[in-house]
Amino acid sequence: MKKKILLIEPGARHTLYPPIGLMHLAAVLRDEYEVCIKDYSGEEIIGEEVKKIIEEINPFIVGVRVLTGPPIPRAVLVSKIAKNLGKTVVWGGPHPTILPEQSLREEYIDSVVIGEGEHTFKQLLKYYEGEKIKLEGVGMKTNGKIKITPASKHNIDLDKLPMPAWDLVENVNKYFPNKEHNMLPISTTRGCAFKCGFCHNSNKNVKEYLGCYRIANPKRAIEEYKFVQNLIKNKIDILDVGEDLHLVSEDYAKRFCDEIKNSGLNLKWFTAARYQTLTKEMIDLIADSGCIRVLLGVESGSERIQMMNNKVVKLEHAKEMAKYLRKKGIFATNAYIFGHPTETEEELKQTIQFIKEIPADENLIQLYRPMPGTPYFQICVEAGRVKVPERLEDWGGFGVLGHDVNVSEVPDKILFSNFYKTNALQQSKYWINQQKFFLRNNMYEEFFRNLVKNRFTFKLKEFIESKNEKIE
Ligand code: B12
Repeated sequence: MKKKILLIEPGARHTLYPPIGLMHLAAVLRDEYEVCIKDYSGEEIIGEEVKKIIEEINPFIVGVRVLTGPPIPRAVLVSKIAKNLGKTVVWGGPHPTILPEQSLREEYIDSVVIGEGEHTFKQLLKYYEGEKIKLEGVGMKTNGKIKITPASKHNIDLDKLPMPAWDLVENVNKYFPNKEHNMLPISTTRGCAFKCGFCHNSNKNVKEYLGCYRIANPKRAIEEYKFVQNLIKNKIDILDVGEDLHLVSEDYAKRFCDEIKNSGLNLKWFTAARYQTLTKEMIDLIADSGCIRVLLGVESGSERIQMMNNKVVKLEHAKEMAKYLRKKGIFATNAYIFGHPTETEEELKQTIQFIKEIPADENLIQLYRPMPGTPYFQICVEAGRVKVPERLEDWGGFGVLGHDVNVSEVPDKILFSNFYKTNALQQSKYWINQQKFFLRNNMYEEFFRNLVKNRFTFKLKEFIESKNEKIE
């Protein structure tokens, strides 16, 4: 009989999102183990129920995927319950990847997988089964002493991976609630080709343990679509291949577009690109093969901050591209950050000017939030602007509105008032454009849902939740 493994996605209370990372892991483990996936995204986590589930399944290992921010207290809760039931608890995902030692200081975490999980977790499981194995890419405690092993040299070939185990997720139909128009999130890349100072991908462990940027053969997106469409009752008509960076080059864009067109499935798709590498030819290609939405990061209007970010966005080029995207009927989202470390009031004004000048259907404006493990986080710590949480649980407020810190040179009042004022206007415009987008694409269910469940109501709920979240 196969041994059982329970993989838990603590997720965030108000965001239902399929547990892609865990499905990728389950796919490579299922031949040797009986894998159960429990996704708590979009749900409250009730301790008694978690206990019951763990007792019923009785796995020999409980694996937990952890992001920094609101998922942390939820991950802590399930891990403490698992530990109290005598289980071996393994953490994986972005948070333990950047902070393996601090995570391991907690008695309810036995080991962490750093970076990519497919090969490393398999090895770790064999180790726990008693095999003598030289572990790589993990952190663990032996006799109370924390040991971090070097990165694995085993590169994961994305094209050789089995399909993510969508069939092992409980009630898979819940991720596709509309009759005609549903979106399938697909992960086709690992890592990022760039190294922006604010981003998780520029972290040392991410670079070392997750490895270089890789992108799967576009064929796999179509295969995954067919696999999931066969499993569920409603219709998928959009592929969401957003990720950190999808449209990396013109050559890849061409291959992806050809694949979509040649499939004859008439699918629409969302993507994430970069102004630096975006051309009119690329826009023609993607518009012609069903792309209806692109996410682009501008971040700042200041040349100095752009250089510091490692992300240069030329105003004239961005204006031209954004205008062309919209002309081609592609919904353009431009993302901005207010309050980068060292940013001055003048530089903030330059960003606001960019927002006014670069056309967009959505301007996604966020306050700079120091995410651990990034080069900017270090700048903030060294300047005494951020206090590093001493305990794992104290990372729960990171990345949440209402837990903001100002690490820029802009006075608090000016930064926050500009942020809320600009956002109030931009989010209202976005809401209207979003409704138009739904109508343009005949997405009526989404149109009506967005009347009550939108970014305003989401942010409000997340804020209230983060104030009330308790750990047992
Ligand atoms: C989809 C996505 C979202 C979705 C869904 C969130 C989610 N459930 O992941 C939405 C849009 C909601 C979202 C929101 C945010 N996101 Co986001 N998101 C992503 C994105 C693009 C893809 C995630 C994914 O599916 N990856 C593919 C799978 C295969 O990778 P994976 O999950 O990492 O799993 C692998 C390994 O980590 C490991 N592993 C994972 N879990 C486990 C568990 C065990 C037991 C083991 C052994 C191994 C293991 O094995 C897997 C296979 O190799 C990532 C970027 C990325 N490329 O990962 C950012 C990312 C996860 N997001 C990030 C951030 C910062 C955010 C926000 C805070 C942004 C913001 N400012 O608002 C919010 C808040 C999220 C929240 N409330 O918790 C950061 C996280 C940084 C961090 N320290 O946690 C990332 C890495 C982006 C980045 N480059 O900075 N996000």
